Amino acid sequence: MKNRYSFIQRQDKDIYNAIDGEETREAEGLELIPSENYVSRAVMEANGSVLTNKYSEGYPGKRYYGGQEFTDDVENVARDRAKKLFDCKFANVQPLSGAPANVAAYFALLEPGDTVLGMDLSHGGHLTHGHPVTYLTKIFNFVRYKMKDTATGEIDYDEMREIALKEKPKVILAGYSAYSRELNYKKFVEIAKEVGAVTVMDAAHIAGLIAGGVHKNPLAEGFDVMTTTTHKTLRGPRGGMILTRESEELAKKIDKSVFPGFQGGPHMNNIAAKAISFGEALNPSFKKYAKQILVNAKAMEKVFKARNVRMIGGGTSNHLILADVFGSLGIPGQEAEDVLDEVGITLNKNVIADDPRKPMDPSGIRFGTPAITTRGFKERECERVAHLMIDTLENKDNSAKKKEIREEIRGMCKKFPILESFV
Ligand code: DSN
Repeated sequence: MKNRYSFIQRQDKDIYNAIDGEETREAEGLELIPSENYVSRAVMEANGSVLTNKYSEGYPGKRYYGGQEFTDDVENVARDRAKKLFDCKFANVQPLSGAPANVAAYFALLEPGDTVLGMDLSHGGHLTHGHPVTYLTKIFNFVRYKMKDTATGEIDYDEMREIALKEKPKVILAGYSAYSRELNYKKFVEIAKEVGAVTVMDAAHIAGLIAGGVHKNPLAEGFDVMTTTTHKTLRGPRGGMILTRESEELAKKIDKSVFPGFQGGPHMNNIAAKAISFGEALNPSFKKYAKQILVNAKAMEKVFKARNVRMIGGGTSNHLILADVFGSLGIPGQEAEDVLDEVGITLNKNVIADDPRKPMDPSGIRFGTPAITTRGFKERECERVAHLMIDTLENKDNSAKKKEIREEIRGMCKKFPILESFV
Protein backbone atom coordinates (compact mmCIF):
# COMPACT_ATOMS: atom_id res chain seq x y z
CA MET A 1 0.00 0.00 0.00
CA LYS A 2 1.21 3.53 -0.70
CA ASN A 3 1.62 5.61 2.41
CA ARG A 4 -1.73 7.36 2.05
CA TYR A 5 -3.09 5.99 5.32
CA SER A 6 -0.02 6.95 7.33
CA PHE A 7 -1.99 8.72 10.09
CA ILE A 8 -4.20 5.68 10.62
CA GLN A 9 -1.14 3.45 10.55
CA ARG A 10 0.51 5.46 13.32
CA GLN A 11 -2.60 5.86 15.43
CA ASP A 12 -4.70 2.72 15.09
CA LYS A 13 -3.14 -0.56 14.01
CA ASP A 14 -6.41 -2.51 14.20
CA ILE A 15 -8.20 -0.35 11.68
CA TYR A 16 -5.09 0.14 9.56
CA ASN A 17 -4.71 -3.62 9.20
CA ALA A 18 -8.35 -3.99 8.20
CA ILE A 19 -8.10 -1.23 5.57
CA ASP A 20 -4.84 -2.66 4.31
CA GLY A 21 -6.42 -6.11 4.04
CA GLU A 22 -9.42 -4.76 2.18
CA GLU A 23 -7.20 -2.83 -0.23
CA THR A 24 -5.29 -6.01 -1.06
CA ARG A 25 -8.51 -8.02 -1.36
CA GLU A 26 -9.93 -5.50 -3.84
CA ALA A 27 -6.68 -5.34 -5.80
CA GLU A 28 -6.16 -9.10 -6.11
CA GLY A 29 -9.71 -10.30 -6.68
CA LEU A 30 -12.52 -9.71 -9.16
CA GLU A 31 -15.48 -7.75 -7.88
CA LEU A 32 -18.62 -8.98 -9.59
CA ILE A 33 -21.24 -7.82 -7.07
CA PRO A 34 -23.28 -5.70 -9.49
CA SER A 35 -23.98 -2.98 -6.92
CA GLU A 36 -20.31 -2.31 -6.21
CA ASN A 37 -17.69 -0.28 -8.02
CA TYR A 38 -14.32 1.43 -7.52
CA VAL A 39 -14.40 5.19 -6.96
CA SER A 40 -11.69 7.65 -7.97
CA ARG A 41 -9.15 8.99 -5.49
CA ALA A 42 -10.77 12.43 -5.90
CA VAL A 43 -14.06 10.99 -4.59
CA MET A 44 -12.23 9.37 -1.67
CA GLU A 45 -10.37 12.59 -0.86
CA ALA A 46 -13.63 14.55 -0.72
CA ASN A 47 -15.06 11.92 1.60
CA GLY A 48 -12.09 12.29 3.90
CA SER A 49 -12.05 16.10 3.77
CA VAL A 50 -12.70 18.81 6.42
CA LEU A 51 -16.33 18.89 5.29
CA THR A 52 -16.88 15.96 7.65
CA ASN A 53 -16.58 18.52 10.49
CA LYS A 54 -19.56 20.64 9.48
CA TYR A 55 -23.24 20.60 10.44
CA SER A 56 -25.51 22.00 7.70
CA GLU A 57 -29.15 21.23 8.54
CA GLY A 58 -31.40 22.80 5.95
CA TYR A 59 -30.72 23.59 2.31
CA PRO A 60 -28.43 26.09 0.53
CA GLY A 61 -29.39 29.64 1.56
CA LYS A 62 -31.66 28.31 4.32
CA ARG A 63 -29.55 26.63 7.00
CA TYR A 64 -30.06 26.45 10.72
CA TYR A 65 -26.41 27.04 11.67
CA GLY A 66 -23.86 29.61 10.55
CA GLY A 67 -20.65 29.14 8.60
CA GLN A 68 -22.24 27.73 5.47
CA GLU A 69 -20.58 29.73 2.70
CA PHE A 70 -18.62 26.72 1.43
CA THR A 71 -21.12 23.97 2.18
CA ASP A 72 -23.73 25.89 0.16
CA ASP A 73 -21.32 25.92 -2.80
CA VAL A 74 -20.78 22.18 -2.46
CA GLU A 75 -24.48 21.32 -2.33
CA ASN A 76 -25.39 23.71 -5.15
CA VAL A 77 -22.74 22.19 -7.42
CA ALA A 78 -23.93 18.66 -6.57
CA ARG A 79 -27.58 19.55 -7.28
CA ASP A 80 -26.80 21.35 -10.55
CA ARG A 81 -24.68 18.47 -11.84
CA ALA A 82 -27.34 15.91 -10.85
CA LYS A 83 -30.03 17.87 -12.70
CA LYS A 84 -27.83 18.10 -15.78
CA LEU A 85 -26.96 14.39 -15.70
CA PHE A 86 -30.57 13.26 -15.47
CA ASP A 87 -32.23 16.14 -17.30
CA CYS A 88 -34.66 17.12 -14.56
CA LYS A 89 -35.68 20.24 -12.67
CA PHE A 90 -35.07 19.32 -9.02
CA ALA A 91 -32.50 17.26 -7.12
CA ASN A 92 -32.16 16.45 -3.44
CA VAL A 93 -28.65 15.13 -2.82
CA GLN A 94 -28.93 14.72 0.96
CA PRO A 95 -30.28 11.13 1.36
CA LEU A 96 -27.68 9.10 3.20
CA SER A 97 -28.22 6.09 0.96
CA GLY A 98 -30.78 4.31 -1.22
CA ALA A 99 -33.04 2.99 1.55
CA PRO A 100 -33.34 6.41 3.25
CA ALA A 101 -34.02 7.97 -0.17
CA ASN A 102 -36.90 5.54 -0.75
CA VAL A 103 -38.32 6.02 2.74
CA ALA A 104 -38.17 9.82 2.40
CA ALA A 105 -39.89 9.60 -1.01
CA TYR A 106 -42.70 7.42 0.41
CA PHE A 107 -43.33 9.82 3.28
CA ALA A 108 -43.39 12.75 0.83
CA LEU A 109 -45.91 11.09 -1.46
CA LEU A 110 -48.07 8.91 0.81
CA GLU A 111 -50.20 8.96 3.95
CA PRO A 112 -50.12 6.00 6.36
CA GLY A 113 -52.33 3.23 4.97
CA ASP A 114 -51.88 4.27 1.33
CA THR A 115 -51.10 1.65 -1.28
CA VAL A 116 -47.89 1.21 -3.28
CA LEU A 117 -47.81 -1.04 -6.34
CA GLY A 118 -44.33 -2.51 -6.78
CA MET A 119 -42.55 -5.57 -8.14
CA ASP A 120 -42.81 -8.93 -6.40
CA LEU A 121 -39.66 -9.24 -4.31
CA SER A 122 -38.56 -12.63 -5.61
CA HIS A 123 -38.87 -11.19 -9.13
CA GLY A 124 -36.23 -8.54 -8.44
CA GLY A 125 -37.74 -5.93 -6.09
CA HIS A 126 -35.78 -4.41 -3.21
CA LEU A 127 -36.36 -4.72 0.57
CA THR A 128 -37.59 -1.10 0.67
CA HIS A 129 -40.21 -1.95 -1.96
CA GLY A 130 -42.24 -3.56 0.79
CA HIS A 131 -40.50 -6.61 2.20
CA PRO A 132 -42.33 -7.79 5.34
CA VAL A 133 -39.10 -7.54 7.38
CA THR A 134 -39.10 -3.73 6.96
CA TYR A 135 -41.10 -1.31 9.13
CA LEU A 136 -42.49 0.16 5.91
CA THR A 137 -45.06 -2.61 5.70
CA LYS A 138 -46.48 -1.51 9.07
CA ILE A 139 -47.21 1.89 7.59
CA PHE A 140 -48.05 1.42 3.91
CA ASN A 141 -49.91 -1.26 1.98
CA PHE A 142 -47.72 -2.89 -0.68
CA VAL A 143 -49.26 -4.81 -3.57
CA ARG A 144 -47.32 -6.55 -6.33
CA TYR A 145 -46.93 -7.18 -10.01
CA LYS A 146 -44.57 -9.79 -11.47
CA MET A 147 -42.71 -10.76 -14.61
CA LYS A 148 -45.03 -12.31 -17.18
CA ASP A 149 -42.39 -14.72 -18.33
CA THR A 150 -39.14 -15.50 -16.52
CA ALA A 151 -37.68 -16.73 -19.82
CA THR A 152 -37.78 -13.19 -21.26
CA GLY A 153 -38.07 -11.05 -18.14
CA GLU A 154 -40.97 -9.11 -19.61
CA ILE A 155 -43.11 -7.44 -16.96
CA ASP A 156 -46.79 -8.38 -16.94
CA TYR A 157 -48.18 -4.94 -17.76
CA ASP A 158 -51.74 -6.28 -18.15
CA GLU A 159 -51.63 -7.71 -14.64
CA MET A 160 -50.10 -4.46 -13.39
CA ARG A 161 -53.00 -2.49 -14.88
CA GLU A 162 -55.62 -4.85 -13.44
CA ILE A 163 -54.10 -4.59 -9.95
CA ALA A 164 -53.81 -0.81 -10.28
CA LEU A 165 -57.49 -0.47 -11.26
CA LYS A 166 -58.52 -2.64 -8.32
CA GLU A 167 -56.15 -1.38 -5.59
CA LYS A 168 -55.91 2.31 -6.58
CA PRO A 169 -52.24 2.76 -5.54
CA LYS A 170 -50.98 6.26 -4.78
CA VAL A 171 -47.51 5.29 -6.03
CA ILE A 172 -46.46 2.93 -8.82
CA LEU A 173 -42.92 1.81 -8.32
CA ALA A 174 -40.41 0.59 -10.92
CA GLY A 175 -36.72 -0.25 -10.68
CA TYR A 176 -35.18 -3.31 -9.09
CA SER A 177 -32.12 -4.87 -7.50
CA ALA A 178 -31.99 -8.16 -9.34
CA TYR A 179 -33.61 -7.58 -12.72
CA SER A 180 -31.67 -7.81 -15.96
CA ARG A 181 -33.94 -6.28 -18.59
CA GLU A 182 -35.07 -2.79 -19.67
CA LEU A 183 -38.51 -1.48 -18.78
CA ASN A 184 -41.29 0.02 -20.85
CA TYR A 185 -41.57 3.21 -18.78
CA LYS A 186 -44.36 4.60 -20.96
CA LYS A 187 -46.62 1.70 -19.93
CA PHE A 188 -46.04 2.51 -16.24
CA VAL A 189 -46.84 6.17 -16.88
CA GLU A 190 -50.03 5.29 -18.84
CA ILE A 191 -51.30 3.03 -16.06
CA ALA A 192 -50.41 5.57 -13.36
CA LYS A 193 -52.29 8.30 -15.24
CA GLU A 194 -55.35 6.07 -15.47
CA VAL A 195 -55.48 5.62 -11.68
CA GLY A 196 -54.03 8.97 -10.59
CA ALA A 197 -50.81 7.51 -9.12
CA VAL A 198 -47.37 9.11 -8.91
CA THR A 199 -44.63 7.18 -10.75
CA VAL A 200 -41.42 6.53 -8.84
CA MET A 201 -38.38 4.84 -10.38
CA ASP A 202 -35.77 3.35 -8.05
CA ALA A 203 -32.82 3.61 -10.43
CA ALA A 204 -30.19 2.60 -7.86
CA HIS A 205 -28.74 -0.16 -10.01
CA ILE A 206 -28.88 1.48 -13.41
CA ALA A 207 -28.35 5.20 -12.68
CA GLY A 208 -24.94 5.05 -14.36
CA LEU A 209 -26.42 3.42 -17.44
CA ILE A 210 -29.00 6.21 -17.64
CA ALA A 211 -26.41 8.92 -17.01
CA GLY A 212 -24.17 7.36 -19.66
CA GLY A 213 -27.02 7.41 -22.19
CA VAL A 214 -27.15 3.65 -22.79
CA HIS A 215 -30.48 3.12 -21.01
CA LYS A 216 -33.60 5.24 -21.35
CA ASN A 217 -34.09 7.99 -18.80
CA PRO A 218 -37.33 7.23 -16.90
CA LEU A 219 -37.75 10.95 -16.15
CA ALA A 220 -37.63 11.78 -19.86
CA GLU A 221 -40.21 9.01 -20.41
CA GLY A 222 -42.60 10.75 -18.02
CA PHE A 223 -41.79 9.37 -14.54
CA ASP A 224 -42.45 11.92 -11.81
CA VAL A 225 -39.71 10.97 -9.35
CA MET A 226 -36.51 8.96 -9.43
CA THR A 227 -34.62 7.74 -6.37
CA THR A 228 -31.14 6.31 -6.65
CA THR A 229 -27.96 5.41 -4.90
CA THR A 230 -24.82 7.10 -6.10
CA HIS A 231 -22.34 4.27 -5.59
CA LYS A 232 -23.31 1.54 -8.04
CA THR A 233 -23.07 1.99 -11.83
CA LEU A 234 -22.90 5.76 -11.20
CA ARG A 235 -19.50 5.15 -9.56
CA GLY A 236 -19.76 7.74 -6.80
CA PRO A 237 -19.48 7.56 -3.01
CA ARG A 238 -21.98 5.53 -0.97
CA GLY A 239 -25.08 7.72 -0.85
CA GLY A 240 -28.55 8.44 -2.17
CA MET A 241 -30.44 11.10 -4.09
CA ILE A 242 -34.00 11.94 -5.15
CA LEU A 243 -34.76 13.62 -8.47
CA THR A 244 -38.04 15.23 -9.51
CA ARG A 245 -38.83 15.70 -13.20
CA GLU A 246 -40.76 18.96 -13.13
CA SER A 247 -43.29 19.37 -10.31
CA GLU A 248 -42.11 22.01 -7.86
CA GLU A 249 -44.87 20.93 -5.49
CA LEU A 250 -43.54 17.34 -5.37
CA ALA A 251 -39.94 18.54 -5.08
CA LYS A 252 -40.83 20.74 -2.10
CA LYS A 253 -42.59 17.84 -0.39
CA ILE A 254 -39.53 15.66 -0.99
CA ASP A 255 -37.14 18.27 0.42
CA LYS A 256 -39.26 18.59 3.56
CA SER A 257 -39.50 14.84 3.88
CA VAL A 258 -35.71 14.33 3.67
CA PHE A 259 -35.08 17.16 6.15
CA PRO A 260 -36.52 17.76 8.72
CA GLY A 261 -38.96 14.89 8.20
CA PHE A 262 -36.56 12.01 8.22
CA GLN A 263 -32.86 12.90 8.42
CA GLY A 264 -30.76 15.34 10.43
CA GLY A 265 -27.64 17.12 9.22
CA PRO A 266 -26.51 16.13 5.73
CA HIS A 267 -23.05 14.59 5.36
CA MET A 268 -21.39 17.39 3.42
CA ASN A 269 -18.15 15.45 2.88
CA ASN A 270 -20.23 12.84 1.11
CA ILE A 271 -22.18 15.43 -0.87
CA ALA A 272 -18.86 16.87 -2.07
CA ALA A 273 -17.84 13.36 -3.14
CA LYS A 274 -21.17 12.96 -4.94
CA ALA A 275 -20.57 16.26 -6.78
CA ILE A 276 -17.14 15.06 -7.90
CA SER A 277 -18.52 11.76 -9.17
CA PHE A 278 -21.32 13.56 -11.03
CA GLY A 279 -18.61 15.70 -12.67
CA GLU A 280 -16.87 12.49 -13.71
CA ALA A 281 -20.15 11.10 -15.09
CA LEU A 282 -20.65 14.28 -17.13
CA ASN A 283 -17.28 13.71 -18.77
CA PRO A 284 -17.63 12.17 -22.28
CA SER A 285 -15.49 9.19 -21.20
CA PHE A 286 -18.34 8.05 -18.92
CA LYS A 287 -20.52 7.30 -21.96
CA LYS A 288 -17.85 4.90 -23.19
CA TYR A 289 -17.69 3.32 -19.75
CA ALA A 290 -21.47 2.83 -19.59
CA LYS A 291 -21.52 1.27 -23.06
CA GLN A 292 -18.70 -1.11 -22.15
CA ILE A 293 -20.59 -2.26 -19.04
CA LEU A 294 -23.39 -3.50 -21.32
CA VAL A 295 -21.08 -5.05 -23.92
CA ASN A 296 -19.18 -6.84 -21.17
CA ALA A 297 -22.37 -8.22 -19.60
CA LYS A 298 -23.41 -9.51 -23.03
CA ALA A 299 -20.03 -11.24 -23.37
CA MET A 300 -20.66 -13.06 -20.07
CA GLU A 301 -24.23 -13.88 -21.12
CA LYS A 302 -22.91 -15.53 -24.30
CA VAL A 303 -20.78 -17.95 -22.27
CA PHE A 304 -23.52 -18.78 -19.76
CA LYS A 305 -25.90 -19.45 -22.65
CA ALA A 306 -23.38 -21.63 -24.52
CA ARG A 307 -22.69 -23.65 -21.36
CA ASN A 308 -26.39 -24.09 -20.59
CA VAL A 309 -26.60 -22.22 -17.32
CA ARG A 310 -30.12 -20.81 -17.02
CA MET A 311 -30.37 -17.06 -16.65
CA ILE A 312 -33.51 -15.45 -15.26
CA GLY A 313 -34.98 -13.23 -17.95
CA GLY A 314 -33.11 -15.31 -20.53
CA GLY A 315 -29.98 -13.13 -20.29
CA THR A 316 -29.26 -9.47 -19.79
CA SER A 317 -29.87 -6.03 -21.25
CA ASN A 318 -28.09 -4.21 -18.44
CA HIS A 319 -25.11 -4.67 -16.13
CA LEU A 320 -26.18 -7.83 -14.30
CA ILE A 321 -27.00 -11.50 -14.70
CA LEU A 322 -29.07 -13.63 -12.35
CA ALA A 323 -28.14 -17.29 -12.89
CA ASP A 324 -30.00 -20.32 -11.58
CA VAL A 325 -26.95 -22.31 -10.48
CA PHE A 326 -29.03 -24.72 -8.41
CA GLY A 327 -31.37 -25.57 -11.29
CA SER A 328 -28.56 -25.82 -13.87
CA LEU A 329 -25.59 -27.21 -11.91
CA GLY A 330 -27.17 -28.54 -8.73
CA ILE A 331 -25.16 -26.08 -6.62
CA PRO A 332 -27.07 -23.80 -4.22
CA GLY A 333 -26.36 -20.07 -4.45
CA GLN A 334 -24.58 -19.92 -1.06
CA GLU A 335 -22.21 -22.73 -1.97
CA ALA A 336 -21.54 -21.15 -5.37
CA GLU A 337 -20.76 -17.81 -3.66
CA ASP A 338 -18.34 -19.54 -1.27
CA VAL A 339 -16.53 -21.59 -3.92
CA LEU A 340 -16.14 -18.59 -6.22
CA ASP A 341 -14.79 -16.57 -3.32
CA GLU A 342 -12.03 -19.16 -2.93
CA VAL A 343 -10.75 -18.42 -6.44
CA GLY A 344 -10.97 -14.64 -6.01
CA ILE A 345 -14.38 -13.96 -7.59
CA THR A 346 -16.77 -12.04 -5.34
CA LEU A 347 -20.50 -12.11 -6.08
CA ASN A 348 -23.66 -12.75 -4.12
CA LYS A 349 -26.21 -15.51 -3.70
CA ASN A 350 -29.66 -14.34 -4.74
CA VAL A 351 -33.24 -15.53 -4.83
CA ILE A 352 -34.59 -16.24 -8.29
CA ALA A 353 -38.18 -15.71 -9.39
CA ASP A 354 -40.50 -18.05 -7.46
CA ASP A 355 -37.43 -19.68 -5.91
CA PRO A 356 -38.06 -23.24 -4.68
CA ARG A 357 -35.38 -22.68 -1.99
CA LYS A 358 -35.35 -20.41 1.08
CA PRO A 359 -34.28 -16.71 0.81
CA MET A 360 -31.17 -17.26 2.97
CA ASP A 361 -30.23 -20.34 0.96
CA PRO A 362 -31.50 -19.52 -2.52
CA SER A 363 -31.00 -21.04 -5.97
CA GLY A 364 -29.24 -18.21 -7.71
CA ILE A 365 -26.16 -16.06 -7.96
CA ARG A 366 -26.20 -12.42 -9.06
CA PHE A 367 -23.18 -10.87 -10.72
CA GLY A 368 -22.32 -7.98 -13.00
CA THR A 369 -19.76 -5.91 -14.83
CA PRO A 370 -19.62 -2.35 -13.38
CA ALA A 371 -16.45 -2.86 -11.30
CA ILE A 372 -14.47 -5.03 -13.72
CA THR A 373 -15.32 -2.55 -16.50
CA THR A 374 -13.86 0.26 -14.35
CA ARG A 375 -10.73 -1.88 -14.18
CA GLY A 376 -10.53 -1.87 -17.97
CA PHE A 377 -11.88 -5.34 -18.77
CA LYS A 378 -13.26 -5.74 -22.28
CA GLU A 379 -15.29 -8.54 -23.91
CA ARG A 380 -12.35 -10.94 -24.14
CA GLU A 381 -11.57 -10.77 -20.43
CA CYS A 382 -15.26 -10.96 -19.50
CA GLU A 383 -15.80 -14.09 -21.59
CA ARG A 384 -12.79 -15.63 -19.89
CA VAL A 385 -14.10 -14.71 -16.43
CA ALA A 386 -17.46 -16.31 -17.27
CA HIS A 387 -15.69 -19.51 -18.33
CA LEU A 388 -13.60 -19.47 -15.16
CA MET A 389 -16.76 -19.08 -13.06
CA ILE A 390 -18.42 -22.12 -14.60
CA ASP A 391 -15.13 -24.11 -14.55
CA THR A 392 -14.85 -23.35 -10.82
CA LEU A 393 -18.40 -24.47 -10.10
CA GLU A 394 -17.96 -27.64 -12.15
CA ASN A 395 -14.72 -28.38 -10.25
CA LYS A 396 -15.83 -27.24 -6.83
CA ASP A 397 -14.15 -30.21 -5.11
CA ASN A 398 -10.95 -30.12 -7.16
CA SER A 399 -8.38 -28.13 -5.15
CA ALA A 400 -5.66 -28.22 -7.81
CA LYS A 401 -8.02 -26.81 -10.46
CA LYS A 402 -9.25 -24.10 -8.10
CA LYS A 403 -5.65 -23.12 -7.30
CA GLU A 404 -4.87 -22.86 -11.00
CA ILE A 405 -7.94 -20.63 -11.53
CA ARG A 406 -6.99 -18.45 -8.53
CA GLU A 407 -3.57 -17.86 -10.08
CA GLU A 408 -5.06 -16.94 -13.44
CA ILE A 409 -7.36 -14.44 -11.73
CA ARG A 410 -4.47 -12.95 -9.77
CA GLY A 411 -2.67 -12.47 -13.09
CA MET A 412 -5.68 -10.72 -14.65
CA CYS A 413 -5.91 -8.40 -11.66
CA LYS A 414 -2.24 -7.51 -11.97
CA LYS A 415 -2.67 -6.75 -15.65
CA PHE A 416 -5.71 -4.54 -14.95
CA PRO A 417 -4.97 -2.59 -11.76
CA ILE A 418 -7.73 -0.53 -10.15
CA LEU A 419 -7.56 2.96 -11.70
CA GLU A 420 -7.30 6.03 -9.49
CA SER A 421 -8.66 8.65 -11.90
CA PHE A 422 -11.16 8.64 -14.76
CA VAL A 423 -10.82 12.16 -16.20
N1 DSN B 1 -27.50 -3.98 -1.45
C1 DSN B 1 -27.93 -3.43 -2.73
C2 DSN B 1 -27.70 -4.38 -3.83
O1 DSN B 1 -26.72 -5.10 -3.75
O2 DSN B 1 -28.43 -4.40 -4.79
C3 DSN B 1 -29.33 -2.98 -2.72
O3 DSN B 1 -29.63 -2.35 -1.55
